[in-house]
Amino acid sequence: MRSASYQAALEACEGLCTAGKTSALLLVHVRRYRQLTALLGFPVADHLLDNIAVRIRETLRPGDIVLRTGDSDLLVVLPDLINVAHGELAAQRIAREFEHPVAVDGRLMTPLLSMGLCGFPDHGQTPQALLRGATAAVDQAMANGRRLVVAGPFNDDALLVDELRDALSNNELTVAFQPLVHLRERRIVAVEALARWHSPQRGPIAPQRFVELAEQTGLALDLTRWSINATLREFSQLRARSPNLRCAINLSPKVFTQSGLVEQVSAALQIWGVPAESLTLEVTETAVMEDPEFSALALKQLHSTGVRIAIDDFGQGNSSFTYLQHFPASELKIDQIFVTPMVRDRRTAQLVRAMIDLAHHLDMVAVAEGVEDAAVCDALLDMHCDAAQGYHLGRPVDQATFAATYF
Ligand code: G
Ligand code: MN
Repeated sequence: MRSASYQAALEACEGLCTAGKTSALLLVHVRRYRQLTALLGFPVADHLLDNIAVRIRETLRPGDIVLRTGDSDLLVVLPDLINVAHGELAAQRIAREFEHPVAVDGRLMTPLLSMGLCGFPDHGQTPQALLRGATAAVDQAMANGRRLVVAGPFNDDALLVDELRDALSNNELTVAFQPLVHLRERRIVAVEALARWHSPQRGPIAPQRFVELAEQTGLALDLTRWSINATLREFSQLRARSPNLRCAINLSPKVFTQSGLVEQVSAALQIWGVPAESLTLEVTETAVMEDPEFSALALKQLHSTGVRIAIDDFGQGNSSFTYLQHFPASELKIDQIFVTPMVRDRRTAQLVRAMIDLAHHLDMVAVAEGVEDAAVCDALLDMHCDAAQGYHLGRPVDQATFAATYF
């Protein structure tokens, strides 16, 4: 059987996306196919794929189509399903079928399959979108060694990436500032800068979504560069009104170890006339613990320029206390998952207390994130927490609103 082109694959999908109908595409990938080809030679591997195609064909309904779309991939077109779950049943039937070996040129082989399923109308609206969805699903199945991954709900991240790139170069993103309040003195000591994106076409995009997207696609550096510059530009205006105010910027785990960051931060500080001591760079605990030794080095380099370092979202990752001792961090930001519910749960409150004490024993300032009511504020003050941040103390707002509200 010859491999079908993308065009042939699309033709096989004709009529698949008809309103009122349900259908699905299943991409079947034969794992370790290259290895098999290297071990057994191309003709044997090629026969294996043909035999797999025939076996799959035999497990399906007469109207279903099986095509070879690449060296190690098969495309299965499943038209007229009752619902997408029936497509999953077909995939499971195929998986069971290959629990038994296939005979190829006199030898028995058990191929390992990874499959990605994408359904119409649930996961995509056109044959092209279904092919993309099935490809993304099979990639995920391969990466995680799974037999079957079903595409998520209609997801157009692949398009959003390019919009984000444009938005960054057109300066379409904005910075919001959230106050950080000294608990005993009840005054704002710092602001945390948070990126916001209001797309003209789509409306507001959740920060978690575009930050994650940037990190997955190599846009993290561009986002960071934008964020450092835009933040310091706007922060310099706040600082003109309140010279002792400090500012925190979140560093993506993908960039804080990159060479050139130190120079970038220093240059931006100089351009906007902000002293290094006024800037805190936040790095998540999970990010630093991924490679603690290297992180310690990168953080030391950043710290040597005079900026402060904060360990963000503390409590979510698993820190080793040995390493924590070596990070030149001056602030520990306790994750909101502990802080927000702390007055409703005694054990959670004790965890927060322990984290505050840990920060102090390591000569760090303890900051609680996600303070949503006065009761939490009081409890934190009781535990000698230094500073806090959260909707109860102030929501993230743009620079002009911040100045109008707090100065
Ligand atoms: O990971 P980091 O701590 O930087 O995340 C900050 C995020 O938490 C921001 O998106 C901000 O809007 C959000 N946030 C800030 N204060 C609160 C709060 O009191 N409650 C909740 N649920 N979210 C908050
Ligand atoms: Mn943060």
